[in-house]
Amino acid sequence: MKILLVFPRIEHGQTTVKDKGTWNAYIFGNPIITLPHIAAITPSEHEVKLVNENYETLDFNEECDIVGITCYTMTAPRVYEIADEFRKRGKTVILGGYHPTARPDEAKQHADSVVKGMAEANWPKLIKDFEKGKLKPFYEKDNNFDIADVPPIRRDLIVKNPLLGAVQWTRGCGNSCEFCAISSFCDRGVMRRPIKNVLEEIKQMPNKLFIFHDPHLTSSPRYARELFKEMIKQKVNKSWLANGTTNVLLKADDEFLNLARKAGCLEWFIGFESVSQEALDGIKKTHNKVKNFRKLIKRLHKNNMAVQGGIIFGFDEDTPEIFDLTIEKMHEWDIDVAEVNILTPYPGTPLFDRLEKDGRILTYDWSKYNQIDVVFKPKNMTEKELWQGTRKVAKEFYKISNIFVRSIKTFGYTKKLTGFFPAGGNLSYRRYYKRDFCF
Ligand code: B12
Repeated sequence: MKILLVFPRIEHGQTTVKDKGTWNAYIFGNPIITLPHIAAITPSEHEVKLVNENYETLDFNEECDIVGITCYTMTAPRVYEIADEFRKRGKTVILGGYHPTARPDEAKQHADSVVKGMAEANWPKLIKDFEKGKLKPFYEKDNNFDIADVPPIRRDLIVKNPLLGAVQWTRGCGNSCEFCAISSFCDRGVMRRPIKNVLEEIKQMPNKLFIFHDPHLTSSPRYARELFKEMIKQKVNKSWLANGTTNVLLKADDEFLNLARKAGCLEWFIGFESVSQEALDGIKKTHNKVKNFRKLIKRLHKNNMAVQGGIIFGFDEDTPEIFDLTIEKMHEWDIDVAEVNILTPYPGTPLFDRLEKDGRILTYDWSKYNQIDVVFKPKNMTEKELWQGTRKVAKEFYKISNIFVRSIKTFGYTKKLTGFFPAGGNLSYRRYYKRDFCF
């Protein structure tokens, strides 16, 4: 049987479909591991082809028995278009991922079957059911699998990301921040692959620079320490970026940070989210303490690691003053790179449910759920103020003169040639925000 797996067009972000065929897609393109992962858990007697619309053109007449499409909220409209086209041609379409899990009935209107939650237990069952002509309309969440059995992803299917690789060690998150889609989607707590499996995969990866596609690497400092030690012992010799949480990284002793650095950590992505403690408490990200942010960033710099900060605007506690205050703090904290987002209530999150209940959802056009458009009614400002304020922060932070000064500093902190990556990240973000915020 031939299975076609599709990753749809991305319209917003550092690399998008507009970058197809350009240097930006190859250098900053984040390798998508979802489909190479599903290919790896597909029983080996079946042939799998993968098409990423951001790199190649999708042929709706492709010979295949099943089409599997992965779907985020932002990509749902395009996913539904693709699904409809294939179904018109008599193909069986399966949808999976975050959005179909949160809105299964909506997804089902465009698919023969919808897989909820993680694919490991359901995907092989679904293929068997299809062969027997007994495909079910829905496959309910099935967490009954051992993450230790998850095989390495089909890296041979990722052909367009020569610079940047990716791997996943853990899934799930123990925190329950109101806006985040992870805890509701992956409701089995934190799952951790055995260190030896992950190390094997890292060593086999052709890339010298890679990203951990984990919700964060700090869910257990004890295991993280073990991973770092093994990476050093086995002389992995690669540089990497990972998400980390403020509380764990702040509490970590110098040995932990030193091990992370020696194991190859170049940059931590940290969701600071806000300079307002009231806002952080409001969205239940109480482990973030604004008063500690500067100290944490200093510590990471001292240990030669760069910091990418995630900032979100639009919390109920945010007033129009938040924007200037944030710019001031971002400079004062000395973060190396920043992702500046407008709060987006993803279906399936407690935030979406609350705003919907209060009649504050402004649109169900999922393509606008991109963290650049305002899709809900903010509490203490207008939609226009929220959009313009966020734009102002992105524009100011990514002024060429600011990028120049920051990049020199970043090289100083990381003391490594790969320090060009956070510096290049600045240029890539500038390009993204210039395009999406029109400045
Ligand atoms: C790494 C990552 C990224 C990377 C790479 C993304 C990528 N496209 O691969 C980057 C930084 C680029 C990124 C960007 C964005 N991301 Co992101 N990202 C993640 C992260 C941390 C891991 C994703 C991953 O690789 N998982 C590993 C694979 C194996 O798991 P998976 O994709 O979930 O797939 C499993 C199931 O979902 C299911 N499944 C998925 N697809 C299919 C298809 C079929 C047919 C079947 C049967 C099953 C199935 O089976 C898989 C195996 O169990 C997740 C959070 C998380 N931990 O999952 C957020 C997450 C997926 N991202 C999210 C968002 C919103 C975004 C952005 C829109 C944000 C933005 N505006 O910048 C952009 C999207 C644009 C883009 N370029 O992709 C949200 C999605 C929420 C939603 N409802 O849509 C998440 C959940 C984060 C969050 N906290 O809310 N992201």
